[in-house]
Amino acid sequence: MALDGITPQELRDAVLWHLTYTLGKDPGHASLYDWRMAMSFSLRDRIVEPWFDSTRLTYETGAKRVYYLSLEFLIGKMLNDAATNLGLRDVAERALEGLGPRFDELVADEPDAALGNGGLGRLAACFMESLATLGVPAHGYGIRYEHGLFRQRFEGGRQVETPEDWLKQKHPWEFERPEVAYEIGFKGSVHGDSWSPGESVMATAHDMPIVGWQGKWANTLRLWAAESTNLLDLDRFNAGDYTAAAEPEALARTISRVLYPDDTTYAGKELRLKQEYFMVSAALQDILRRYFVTQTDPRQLHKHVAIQLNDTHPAIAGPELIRLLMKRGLTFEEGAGVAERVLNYTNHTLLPEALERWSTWLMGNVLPQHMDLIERLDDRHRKAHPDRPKHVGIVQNNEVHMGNLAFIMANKVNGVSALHTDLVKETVFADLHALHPGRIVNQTNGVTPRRWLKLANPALATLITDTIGEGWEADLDRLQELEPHIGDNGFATAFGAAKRANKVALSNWIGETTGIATDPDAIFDIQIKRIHEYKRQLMNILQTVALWHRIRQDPDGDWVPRVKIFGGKSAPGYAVAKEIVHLINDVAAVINADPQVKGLLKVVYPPNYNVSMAERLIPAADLSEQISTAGKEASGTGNMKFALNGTPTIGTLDGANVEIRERVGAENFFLFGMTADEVVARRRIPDHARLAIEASQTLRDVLQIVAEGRFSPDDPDRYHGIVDRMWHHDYFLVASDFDAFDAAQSRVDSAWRDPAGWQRMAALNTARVGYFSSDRTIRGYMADIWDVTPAS
Ligand code: Z15
Repeated sequence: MALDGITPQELRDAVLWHLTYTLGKDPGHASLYDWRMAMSFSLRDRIVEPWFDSTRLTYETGAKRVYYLSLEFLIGKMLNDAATNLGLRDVAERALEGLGPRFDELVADEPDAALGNGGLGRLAACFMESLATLGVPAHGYGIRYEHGLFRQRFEGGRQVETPEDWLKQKHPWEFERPEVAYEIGFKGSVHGDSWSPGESVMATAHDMPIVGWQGKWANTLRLWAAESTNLLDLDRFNAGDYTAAAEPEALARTISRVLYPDDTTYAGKELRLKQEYFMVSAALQDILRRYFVTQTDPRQLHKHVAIQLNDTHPAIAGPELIRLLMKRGLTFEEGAGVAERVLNYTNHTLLPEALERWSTWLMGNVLPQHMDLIERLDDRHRKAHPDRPKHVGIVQNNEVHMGNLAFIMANKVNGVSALHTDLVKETVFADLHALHPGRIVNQTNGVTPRRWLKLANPALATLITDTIGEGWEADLDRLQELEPHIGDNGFATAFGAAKRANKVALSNWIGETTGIATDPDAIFDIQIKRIHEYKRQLMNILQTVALWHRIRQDPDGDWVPRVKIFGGKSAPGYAVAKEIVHLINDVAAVINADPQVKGLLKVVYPPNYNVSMAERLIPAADLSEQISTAGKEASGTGNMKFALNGTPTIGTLDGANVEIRERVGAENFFLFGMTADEVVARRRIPDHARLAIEASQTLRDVLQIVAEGRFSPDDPDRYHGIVDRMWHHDYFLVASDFDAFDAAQSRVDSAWRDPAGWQRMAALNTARVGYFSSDRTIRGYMADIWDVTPAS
């Protein structure tokens, strides 16, 4: 079912057709929005056929299906992605010639689908794309949040959040399926094995086709919207209270109203538990409905279905699947047996604040039957392991531990990098690992090279194709074939020109959006990710202050020019992260306005970092900041995107950095800092921060400058809290790693002074990181976890 070609003229006709008949617009009066819709519908039409073919083939072959359950899918824009995978980007550009807006203007007009916070949500989006590329029969299930991740603005350097509104305009990539709807109950009472919910809502399906590379296969991302079971309260309506009559509808809709904006921190709110159950119940009802179209025996489910739980967020799937199977006639024991052969759980973090725990009171109130089932599961597990230490129960101290529930219900449990998986075995799940050896496996994360290289970096992608030929996009190990060419003059010149062009484009964009002038010949040093203490943006900005201080002491010195770029959102309720945001902005304002610096150092923090901004920044980066406290970043995926785009890393031995360094070679990676083991040992030393600060003249100077209020002259005490915490509560060891980081930055400067050597290092990064394609990751899940083979 290879994709039929389409000429620019044919696509142009399709666009004009949609403009006229779908949008009802005369081309002479069409807005940018109209053109974008018409183009999106025209490309979407090209996906429908492979989409149907994929479904038909899956039914015909009876292939095992994969279901990816996630509370987050951080998709970003879809138009350019669809055009890229259909191989129609050039055709689309030409189709529009002379008509009105250019294709890139249409692309820019599309709002990001920001149905996720950060790495976990973006990973789900990369996995959906790779599943389609590999032709795996798969569905993603999630929530169609009316409002995705909030938009970030800065006011006086402080983060201000405003609601995101991606559905204000029609989203052309979704198909509403009013006929696919399930009832979801909450609360109420339980009598024996039967539950009478006290409330209920409807989950209605909205499908997005996800097309793989070259348009050969397309899967469905099915997102659920919450609606009321009854649109109006008829009693109140008939009594004449029309406003109050609409209340049930509004209340029901709150369930899919907004994405919780916390990344790796769990909020413990009732509404969040309802969201989790809402998505899971709708997904499982849908999965079973599809299963029983062709099958009759629920005990054979594992032969036809593999379900992946993205973190513990959908972990209520264990009890819910048992409940649904019991309704189909299975005993509790049979249901549990089926569930634990079908479900798998990915752990994405060891941070204690991220591990979901629901009070038994809340769980018993919102999901009374599930609370019963959880207790029975706990009992069952205890009886199966009479020698089992007490503290690995699902319920402990009147709390339901969702990690333990997910583990106990899973066929396989996986970590997301080699180091992280080792730590999962040694720490949070050490006891359960001892009881279930072999259940924990590693699947190192990956990223899709279609979006993160082909789409985001056309200059480099073209050079790669010119050098090694076509096909690397779906066979990323082939990037190794670049290596023999790296020394060639032609290649080196072109590689340098591509990076340089990307930097000029970024510099122009920074100028337009922030008013800050940046030198494209400076090192573009970039840290983009959620703001978190463990990710240590604080260390980066303090080291920036150190550099500024040095330049001022020797303004005529031979300094290597740097542009420090930050991007990322703080959770709205995360006070310390918000202070760090404010500090970065305050430092930027002072440094950028300092005439003594003579433009040698600039600090840029464009607001509202998102997937689209990442696509703009990563191809233009010279240095990738991956500086988390060792043992805290489960994997990281930004690290992979930078390396793929020819950007060396400055980083710690944390998460997937370890594997990136092994592959690119130690000489092409700026390593610094304590190892995970050293971190644990260091924390045991009382006053470790004070000792580190006292040992470092640089850090003492920097902290002094910050404490004096040099970056907050209007409010000199503003950063006393930050400085005080550095001395006394430096849990993430910024002080202890500071000098090592600063020294590694000096090594970066020295390496930069040798342009040919630097470029070789950058190119070797691209050539050696083919392993980090999410295609490789998905193949790992297929072989080690799901037991599936592609249908095509
Ligand atoms: C999140 O983005 C990640 C872990 C979580 O537990 C939550 Cl709630 C959100 C991230 C990890 O921090 C990051 O290291 C990893 O690369 C990513 O998930 C994908 O596995």
